[in-house]
Amino acid sequence: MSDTTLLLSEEVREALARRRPVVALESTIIAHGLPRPRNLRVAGELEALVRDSGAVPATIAVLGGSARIGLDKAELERVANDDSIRKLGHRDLAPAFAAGASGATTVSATALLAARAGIRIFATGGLGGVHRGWTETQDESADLRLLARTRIAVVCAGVKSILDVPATLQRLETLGVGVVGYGTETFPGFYLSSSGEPVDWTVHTPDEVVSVIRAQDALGGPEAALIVANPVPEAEQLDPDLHDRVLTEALDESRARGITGQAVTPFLLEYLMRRTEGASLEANLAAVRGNVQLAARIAAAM
Ligand code: PSU
Ligand code: MN
Repeated sequence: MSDTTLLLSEEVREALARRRPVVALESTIIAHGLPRPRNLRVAGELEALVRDSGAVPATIAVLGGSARIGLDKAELERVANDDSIRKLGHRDLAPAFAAGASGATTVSATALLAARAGIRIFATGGLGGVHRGWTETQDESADLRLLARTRIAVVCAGVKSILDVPATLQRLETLGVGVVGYGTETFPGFYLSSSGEPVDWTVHTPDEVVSVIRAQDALGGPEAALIVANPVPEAEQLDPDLHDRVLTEALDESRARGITGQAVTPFLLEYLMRRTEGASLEANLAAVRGNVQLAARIAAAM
């Protein structure tokens, strides 16, 4: 990728050159996952949390046809408030560059750009994955296959609970993407502390995560990501009964309205937020905050 399509902010470039800890952050959650005006505040908050935990934040987006690694205040504001900001998965990057378009990057696009920039640690809320009803729609997030080919560590609260979690875990196994639970023996459930599914490996400290990353590098082999699955604290999770009830409604509504493609995930997240009177939003934010802090500690431990 030429320098004109991958632009690092001064701060991120310097941090990488001096081997200081850097954490990549995605922008789709800001542009399409959170309501205005809270989204802009959250974007700033997440960057501050990374700094307070001793690392440099690199929020990633595409602006005017260039990939931007590290955004200033005005650029963050544009991602949060501009109606023309698209949602870009990794396959959308080339057309967006060519068209001079602007967009927020999903996990797949963010992971690709972060890895190209030399960033090893990435924090988000919940990954995309296999949607319920996959046998009919074949809807599987591009996040999974991209992570199977990209050497990055993603700290997340599992995969979004709107998905078919067991099927997603199965796909991650097939694709050879490593999964470790952080302080947990069950895979987190995004809004919920546990999805009820087991994880095969558990780590307890940032240093242990770094050991896995180093072993991955020493081993070589297929380039694949490491998923560090970090649960939202139980005290901050969404009430599981409320979650199950509203999610059933959301899935019915999405089907009835014929929502497809990129619109599915934002629709379901927004529906849950409305029908839980904001409780799902608080759980989502608690999860992201925890992930961002842990990612910064892992980056610092490296
Ligand atoms: N995590 C959140 N909120 C979000 C997302 C993740 O807490 O909005 C976004 C991520 O950018 C993820 C995307 O990559 O949802 C998945 O979308 P899709 O299912 O269309 O691939
Ligand atoms: Mn999809």
